Amino acid sequence: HCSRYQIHHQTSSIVEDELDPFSLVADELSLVSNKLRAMVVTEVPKLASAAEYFFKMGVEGKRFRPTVLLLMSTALNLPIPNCSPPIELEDTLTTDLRSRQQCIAEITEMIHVASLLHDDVLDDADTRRGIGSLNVVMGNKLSVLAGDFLLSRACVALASLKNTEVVSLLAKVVEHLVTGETMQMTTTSDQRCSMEHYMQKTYYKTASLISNSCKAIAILAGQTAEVAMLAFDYGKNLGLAFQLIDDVLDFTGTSASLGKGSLSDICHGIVTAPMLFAMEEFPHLRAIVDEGFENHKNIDLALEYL
Ligand code: GRG
Repeated sequence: HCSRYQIHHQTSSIVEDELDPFSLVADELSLVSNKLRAMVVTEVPKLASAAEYFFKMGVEGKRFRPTVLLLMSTALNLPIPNCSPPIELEDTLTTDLRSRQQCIAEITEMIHVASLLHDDVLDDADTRRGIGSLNVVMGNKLSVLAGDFLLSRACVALASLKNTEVVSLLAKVVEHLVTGETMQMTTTSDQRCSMEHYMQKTYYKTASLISNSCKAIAILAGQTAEVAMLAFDYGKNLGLAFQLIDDVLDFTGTSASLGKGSLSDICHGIVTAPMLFAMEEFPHLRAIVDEGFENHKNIDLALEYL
């Protein structure tokens, strides 16, 4: 993929598939998916089927995070420009580096899926990735245990990289996920209606995983602290943008396109970005938000403002 990118780069040719980031790393993404299935093998039958549930072919989700991380690896492993003499990585070194970065993509997806399993229990969700959520199929208890199991396997893979900086970055992300979810569950009315609180919560809940794993890719590539910080900022902004769009899709998407019920956030009383913007324009909406959405009439009322 690296050489493909360079060929296009040198000739400045813009071809259709260059514009599709997923196709640039499609083959490698299949490797990551196969590896993920192998990483959740266990001799405990119930745990095996629970853990495999969302790593089955066809229910793998968008694999947005692994895609971003593989692309980030491509960008950061290129020879450093304006460097004289040019630093070229040896083939064996490149292969080893790339497989360590693939490992970050796998760990990130495992942490993500673990958080989805726990989230669906907390939200009593019934659909995920277009099929019944695991809590519906196997019950809350096994869903929680399956999430714990995935986290444990992610930790083992992380330790195998033998890089303490990377270990502490991704370990901290797990705390951020928990913090973001807790902030969402325990808010005062003022906090729920504040954009600052929303951005902080969204960093913890969604952007931290993407930004810190982008930074980990840069660290493994041996990049400078400055480049690692740029990779972090890129992942942070991408993660925040991802959640903003996810929030909009909660209102505009269909259950088929979302793989879960539409309006599921609003039904759980979550004040999403469109609602925050609408509240700025229509202060009356605040009273409806404060009253809550257990009363379905309030959902219809709020939708009128959106
Ligand atoms: C056990 C790690 C762990 C955490 C517990 C429950 C919890 C704390 C955190 C939940 C965090 C959460 C679910 C954030 C939402 C992030 C998000 C935008 C999910 C949707 O991601 P997509 O659209 O999903 O990429 P797919 O299915 O495509 O992978």
